[in-house]
Amino acid sequence: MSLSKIEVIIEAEKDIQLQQIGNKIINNKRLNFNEGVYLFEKASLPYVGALANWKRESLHGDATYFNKNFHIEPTNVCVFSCKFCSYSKLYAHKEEGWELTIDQMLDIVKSYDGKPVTEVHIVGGVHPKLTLNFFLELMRAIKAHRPELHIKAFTPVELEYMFRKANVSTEEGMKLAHEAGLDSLPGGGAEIFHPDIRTVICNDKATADEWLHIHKTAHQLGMHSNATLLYGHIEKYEHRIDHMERLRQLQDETKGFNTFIPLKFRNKDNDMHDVAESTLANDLKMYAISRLYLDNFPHIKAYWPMLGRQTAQLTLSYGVNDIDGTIDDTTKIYSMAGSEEQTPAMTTQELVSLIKQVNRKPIERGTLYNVIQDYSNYEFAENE
Ligand code: V47
Ligand code: SF4
Repeated sequence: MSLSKIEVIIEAEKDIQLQQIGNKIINNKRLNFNEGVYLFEKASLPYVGALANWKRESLHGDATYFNKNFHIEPTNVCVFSCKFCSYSKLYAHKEEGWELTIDQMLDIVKSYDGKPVTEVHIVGGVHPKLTLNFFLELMRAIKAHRPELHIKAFTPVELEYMFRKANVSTEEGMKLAHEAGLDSLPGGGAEIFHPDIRTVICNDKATADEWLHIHKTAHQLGMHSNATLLYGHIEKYEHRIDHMERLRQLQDETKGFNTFIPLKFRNKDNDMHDVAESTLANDLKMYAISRLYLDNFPHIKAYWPMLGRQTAQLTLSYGVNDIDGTIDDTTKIYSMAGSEEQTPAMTTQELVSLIKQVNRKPIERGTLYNVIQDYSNYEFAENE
């Protein structure tokens, strides 16, 4: 019997350990911690790329998902002081900060009336005066106005602070949030779980255990969530794998994660401006190894406003099967950190052609990956 393309690639690999890792992957066997680190240290980009692409195609074929969403950032004032953050303003520097009222945020939601968005992503700084009740009221107001709009909101960093101030347990707080309209959690606030790095780059906010506990509680209430990893700064490969290992263990327990999103550290205008950013080759390797290590995560997402659209397009051959959404320019968190896209907006037509240019199949999804529209043979109207 002739060998398949991936078997030929594995057989041609000279490093026996890398060959064994390749064979494990194509036999659907789980990689261990040392194998994950070994891939970062020793594997060539074409080798991990081929394995990740094989895995991606065996799970999803050419399907590449995106959604139609918009962002609301309630405030950029934050009580915490993460060193990589270019966005937050301390409460003491109020003149540079903003905070939106419920009516202002509802006006943003209303500005999408009649437009085919399916999700609102709400995330921002941790303002000392914005309470759990304020955010419960916000979600109730959004649901009263547009019940079918999926609310993906708040990182465990925001939630932990709200719950602590309101004197409620994580379980009570999450239940209240869910009842008020919270549908799922975005992946933010995870950064790097390992304390050797976390205590250096974001010492004062929710710990790894708190982050994981809040997601676990959400999963137990039937909600789904995403997870991120902030890579390419002072962490070592061991810390990346440790981070993914903790996520993989929780996912084994709950199956509540949908998507993993590696976030490339950007160094503009923050306290880590002297830390060099990772190279394109390293970015692609990060995506590929995420796909291989996180064998129980269905989706790996490239967040194009951060990476730039051309790099995001390349990641589609390195394990990625989701390219986020057609967000508009209300998102400030990345443009301030020096992301590739200063005003991140991409029309559906642009996003679809980005995906088609690399021979993938563009599919609009809901937040929970229900198919809304297959754009493979879609003809856009002139004004679309
Ligand atoms: O947790 C902050 C990151 C995250 C910088 O779940 C930075 O669908 C790079 O998590 N360089 C928040 N990253 C955003 C987030 C997210 C984005 C898109 C989609 C989803 C999703 C989640 O932004 C923070 C932090 O890791 N961040 N500053 C920086 N200088
Ligand atoms: Fe605050 Fe989030 Fe910035 Fe940290 S990353 S300072 S928690 S806004």
